[in-house]
Amino acid sequence: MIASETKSSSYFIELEDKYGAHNYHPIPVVIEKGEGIFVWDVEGKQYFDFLSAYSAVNQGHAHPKIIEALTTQASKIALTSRAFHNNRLGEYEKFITKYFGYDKVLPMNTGVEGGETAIKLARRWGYSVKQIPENQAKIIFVEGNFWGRTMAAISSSSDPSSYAGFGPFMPGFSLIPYNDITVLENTLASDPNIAGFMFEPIQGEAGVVVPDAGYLQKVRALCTKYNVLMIADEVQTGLCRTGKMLACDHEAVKPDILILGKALSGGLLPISAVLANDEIMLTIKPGEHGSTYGGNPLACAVATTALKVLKDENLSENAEAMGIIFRARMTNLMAKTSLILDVRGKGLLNAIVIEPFNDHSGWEICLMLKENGLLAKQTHGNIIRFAPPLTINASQMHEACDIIESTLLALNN
Ligand code: IF1
Repeated sequence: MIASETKSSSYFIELEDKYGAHNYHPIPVVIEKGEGIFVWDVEGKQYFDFLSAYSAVNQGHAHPKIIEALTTQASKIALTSRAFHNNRLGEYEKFITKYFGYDKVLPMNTGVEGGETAIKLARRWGYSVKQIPENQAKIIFVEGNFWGRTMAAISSSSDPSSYAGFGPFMPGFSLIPYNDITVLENTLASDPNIAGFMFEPIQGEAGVVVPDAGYLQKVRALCTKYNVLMIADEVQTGLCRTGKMLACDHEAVKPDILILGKALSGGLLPISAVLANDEIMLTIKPGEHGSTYGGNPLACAVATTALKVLKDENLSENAEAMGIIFRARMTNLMAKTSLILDVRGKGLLNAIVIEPFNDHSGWEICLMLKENGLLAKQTHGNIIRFAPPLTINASQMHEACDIIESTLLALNN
């Protein structure tokens, strides 16, 4: 290809700046190709992908079996709408409900649609089953939550960068501290109109905040005691990311409503799912909820294969083992540099907390990591999340940790 035909990263970045909304501030890298745990930019430089599109690419980029499922189904039919039946939806619904142990699934597209669906189900169950007076249903959320960008999602947020300037907000939501069982019990005991408690088993955007051991079991017991639906947002923590199929599995806890997204498609297209038993799921009647693409044949084919790959390739076990290597390497590094204040996470959902008053922000460190061949992204300024595809092997993990170590130690001097 002659030079004039090759377009540089700056060419693509400038186009986005000129013609695209400025609702992101990306790391200045232009990715053209991905395979497994690696991505390549338009200049042909290879990087370790240590974000996995925020845990949407757990199975690795361009997984051949998932790609095959996509192309085979796309060449038959991709979309029928739910105005008609199709020959993929029923078998997918049976597969995923048996896979996670629920009576039914409500298929949607994005993670936030899954959250919205869960809230509608909880409110409807509150009115139909718990007999909460009409329009009085409450949903309890936790500080630091992140489940998307819709008006309901930001109405439940404690982060001004999510909600400021977008009011007025959805009523019926309130916030309590994360990882505080006493406040949760007092809250649930104080109000008979609470329909649900929605939370992440490990908080992703908040900076990979892992609750105390036993928190999930205590949440489960309190939700049962006070007849409140336990709603687990496993959009980011689910699908083997934390070293178990679901983060709730670390404490053998079964939520009443389970929300999945991201890696449900192996990163090929937006697919989400809400799972619940009949008492909850059947409170929504025909015509009361849905979406154009929800449950489309293409998504059913892709999600079925994406779920099979998780088990066939033992990705939760690998995430557990590789995560142990990562946290050990970062803990050793913490002893060598004052830059790192904390290392935390489970499986391959991990983060390091950078000393906030040093000369280098999380952003700057991510830029240096990019220069050294590893892509990651900071959250809340000084927390860097590291979440590679779950297919990473030990030698690749050590090589990636070598990059992180050399980058941070170079800042020491
Ligand atoms: C962005 C954050 C992560 C999620 C959980 C639901 C959703 C998400 C736990 C909604 C989405 C994405 C959104 C994406 C970046 C990413 C993110 F930084 F925004 F907060 F992962 F931490 N529940 N998270 O993490 O799913 O509707 O996006 O499919 O907004 O840029 P979605």
